[in-house]
Amino acid sequence: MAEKIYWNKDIETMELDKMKALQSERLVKQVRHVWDHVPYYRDLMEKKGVTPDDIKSIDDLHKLPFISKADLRDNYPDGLLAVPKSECVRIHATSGTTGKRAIAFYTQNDVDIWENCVARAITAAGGTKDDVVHVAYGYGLFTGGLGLHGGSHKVGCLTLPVSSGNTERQIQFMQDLGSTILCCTPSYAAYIGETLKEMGLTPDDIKLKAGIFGAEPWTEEMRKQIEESLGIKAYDIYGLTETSGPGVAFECEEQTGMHINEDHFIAEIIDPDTGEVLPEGEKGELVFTSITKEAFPLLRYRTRDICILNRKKCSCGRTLIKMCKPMGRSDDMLIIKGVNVFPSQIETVLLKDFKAQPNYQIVVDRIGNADTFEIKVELTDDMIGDTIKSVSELEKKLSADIVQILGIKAKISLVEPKSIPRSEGKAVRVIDKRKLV
Ligand code: ADP
Ligand code: K
Ligand code: ZN
Repeated sequence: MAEKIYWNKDIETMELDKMKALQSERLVKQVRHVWDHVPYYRDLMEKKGVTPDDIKSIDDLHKLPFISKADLRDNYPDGLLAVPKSECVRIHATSGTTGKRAIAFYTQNDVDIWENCVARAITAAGGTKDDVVHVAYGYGLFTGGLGLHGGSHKVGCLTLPVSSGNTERQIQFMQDLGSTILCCTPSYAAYIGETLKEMGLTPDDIKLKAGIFGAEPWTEEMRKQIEESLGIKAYDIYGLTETSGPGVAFECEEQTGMHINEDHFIAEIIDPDTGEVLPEGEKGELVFTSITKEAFPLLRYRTRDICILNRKKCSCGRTLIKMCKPMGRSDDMLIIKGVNVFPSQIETVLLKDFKAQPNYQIVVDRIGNADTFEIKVELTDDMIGDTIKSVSELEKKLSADIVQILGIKAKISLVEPKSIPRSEGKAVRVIDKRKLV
């Protein structure tokens, strides 16, 4: 039997003209829907002097006002709901990484679309009905668990709703039930890999072949480590609660960015300061318009994720536009001693150049008027080897490389193995004590 390589071939390989026509048709309808049912949107549009009649195709998208997390907060919990509550069958909420939770509502149709988006991701990762999908994302209000769960059902995979935690038991289940695809956060995947080794097992003792990891930023170096420790191919998946959850975009076997399900979500990149739409290939803030959601349709939602889009031909045959790995949220960016620092820059140095494990933490504080900046990283044997011979030499070299990359000095603390807390969900990489005062 020929293996199915696309979940929805017509859409995933659609010609650009046809896709744009489909998006336009859906956008026009969606704008009318929010105008008619969400007074808050109508106000925003009126303030900008736009009415549904002004939106005739996706070329008019830029005329619409943006919506942001602040608008969601102001309308908490159901001020942006666009259907009667009796039409809704589910809610989810953000994990609240950056403040108060935002709530999203779903009709049955919204859930179906979401699960089909996830089914595309699972299929792109090689999943078929013969697979055993091990879902170790948290179940609950968080979209990770139920999102991957629903997609896995659609594909017809044997779905293991293990949820997160109890890592040794996870591995036991993998062995007993023959899990072939693991779904969790990348930091939890790294932890599972570490635990596998500690249990005296190797990737040959489990049947995993692929992993679908997302919900937090992770670097290419981290990908390599996870792939080695679990003996799998690791695929990225992206999404946010506000636009339904994971499955807004997914990676194919080329592993060079994630295809956006643009029949449901129109992506734009804007200059975060001016709001101006930037041309394809430029870096800026990712903005999504959900053109098929019924209950909670967001138009031009500012994700605060910093990203680049491209439409280069992909070897997988999909024509869906691709987004690069988000480089962290604009609000993950730390300003230390006046310099912009993304945690991912530090992760790259630690994992790539110093063979560290992804067990590190960045601690920032302010003493008097001066920022303090410390990088704690667990010391492992691998970090001291042929080129670096002692701990003090390692510290010096690491410190020098950080200055070179970031332009500022950090205190390097090489700490005992196991002293940095492991993550079963989204990892906490940064402790910014300046925010506590
Ligand atoms: P919260 O905003 O509270 O974290 P969500 O669980 O909805 O709530 O998280 C969505 C956010 O998670 C995205 O905006 C993005 O910053 C991050 N994210 C999701 N998937 C990925 C991914 N594959 N790579 C990097 N970041 C991701
Ligand atoms: K099955
Ligand atoms: Zn592709």
